[in-house]
Amino acid sequence: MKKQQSRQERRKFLRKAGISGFAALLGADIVFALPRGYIPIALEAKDPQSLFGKHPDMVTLNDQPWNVEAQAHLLDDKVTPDDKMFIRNNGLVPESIDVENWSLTIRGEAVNQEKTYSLKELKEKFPKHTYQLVLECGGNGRAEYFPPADGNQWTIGAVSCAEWTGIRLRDLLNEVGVKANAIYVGYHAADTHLSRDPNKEPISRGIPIEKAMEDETILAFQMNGKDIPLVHGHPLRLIASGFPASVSGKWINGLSIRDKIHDGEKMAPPSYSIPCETVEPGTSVPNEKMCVIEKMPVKSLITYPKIGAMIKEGQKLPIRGHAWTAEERISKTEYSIDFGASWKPCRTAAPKNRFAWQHFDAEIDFPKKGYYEIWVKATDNTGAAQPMLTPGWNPKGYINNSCHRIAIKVT
Ligand SMILES: Nc1nc2c(c(=O)[nH]1)N[C@H]1C(S)=C(S)[C@@H](COP(=O)(O)O)O[C@H]1N2
Ligand SMILES: [Mo]
Repeated sequence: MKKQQSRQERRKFLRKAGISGFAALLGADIVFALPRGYIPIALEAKDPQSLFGKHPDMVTLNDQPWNVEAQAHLLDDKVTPDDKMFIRNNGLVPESIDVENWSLTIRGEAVNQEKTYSLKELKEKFPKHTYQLVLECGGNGRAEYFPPADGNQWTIGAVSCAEWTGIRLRDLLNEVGVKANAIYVGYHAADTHLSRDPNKEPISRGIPIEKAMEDETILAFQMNGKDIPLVHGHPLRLIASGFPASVSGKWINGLSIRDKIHDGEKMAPPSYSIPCETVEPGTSVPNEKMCVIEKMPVKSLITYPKIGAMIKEGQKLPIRGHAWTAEERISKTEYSIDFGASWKPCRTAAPKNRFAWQHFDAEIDFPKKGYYEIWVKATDNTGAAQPMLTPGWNPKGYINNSCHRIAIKVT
């Protein structure tokens, strides 16, 4: 009881401290005086609920670094609130964020001249845009692959669709001026490598210049109408939806405009890459035969009811969820209660904007009592649809977009 109370207190404290994060909790001078091996009391909390204000049902897969996923029923909101948003860190969350002096430096061999903007300048100089944007980890669904792949065993919860506000990367790049040979934009961020070596970046990925120039590719400073939560990239984050979320760098302080594919940490195969030609499960594939993942595949998630629901015979069951694609839009969603033998249409809502997930719903009549699985399948405007079984095995277990299914009972 006492422990619970103090946890609650701590949570309140953290919430109050909010975006200023650890530094505010600890006091800047304590951070600098911190001897190696000593753990500040406030960081003792070993759960993402107390540390980051996450929902009690969020599942921790790893705490060094933090990797925390949602469950399907937690993602029922139309726009994902921060307490239900998955966390995927490759390194350590920055301990101190100095918003006042935060800056973004644009450099690289394909930029006209190196230029630095303060966060304030970025906010004032360029028009602001707000979009609902899906972020899905490339490894979402990895747990289903056999033979299994190393890494976090994400099930279905490494996806979110929050509302992000920021400036278009295109507007910034146009002002800075990029050379005709610019083909890639890499990001640099303020998180710390797990080894704590200041010369190593935990992750520094990027996007092709065409992706950087899209309307919806933004440098965001707000999420769901407020400052971005610390763990999700405060005070500045790149969002390039439709690609694996690893390209959406958090805590951004630098961009490299490259005349070749960016070569930052976790950019080259085997990271976020799949065999260029499909292989049989269990094959070891040399890096030269791996291709970096760009567009994520079409996918959907049933967010209501929660798996294991029971209803009475004769009762209709409403179902709902979301579907998303890296293409223009979802064109249809369907459900099956006979393991894919037959499909019936769901209603599919229009997207708020490109790369926002689209909500679907249906009312299901069951023919008789018993155990059922409900499967949902989405199809996008290119005609691409979800497979019913785990698709294309790949050594690192990426881009599993098989149909989500839930079990229910009619009694
Ligand atoms: N700086 C930085 N940006 C990052 C990461 C990281 O570890 N450091 N992880 C990436 C990965 S792999 C994913 S899936 C998303 C996760 O975003 P979220 O934690 O806000 O949900 O952030 C991406 N951006
Ligand atoms: Mo990821």
